Amino acid sequence: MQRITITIEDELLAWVDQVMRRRGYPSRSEAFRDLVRESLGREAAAADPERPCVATLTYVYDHERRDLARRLTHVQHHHHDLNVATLHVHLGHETCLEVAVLRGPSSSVQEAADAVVTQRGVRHGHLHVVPGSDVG
Ligand code: NI
Repeated sequence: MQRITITIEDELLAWVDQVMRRRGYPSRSEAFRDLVRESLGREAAAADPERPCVATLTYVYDHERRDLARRLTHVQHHHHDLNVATLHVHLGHETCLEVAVLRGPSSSVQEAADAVVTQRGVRHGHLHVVPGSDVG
């Protein structure tokens, strides 16, 4: 661990403090470390497409929508080598939530995620990537 000193605008620091309190971080340092990790994780994936990662892909869709459930299954099977597990929750009469755990090279994981979230009728698609150094 190293100690660094940074200069930051009052307004930006107030924003960080607000996030820190809302999320329940025990200290500014812990909040800053997480914010930096979050940002660098995205950069690492972009800089090195072959870098291994594990990721969760979350999305919502209506299973009654014509052909969508079949299209999503097709996309998932196409990327079966990356798919570790999928959790399916029936949120309502038509609405489903799925969380897919993906593992593989960053670019392939991003590609698989894009193939799902760009399907017509898929909403709130979000990929959370944990970069290689933390994958084990
Ligand atoms: Ni369902």
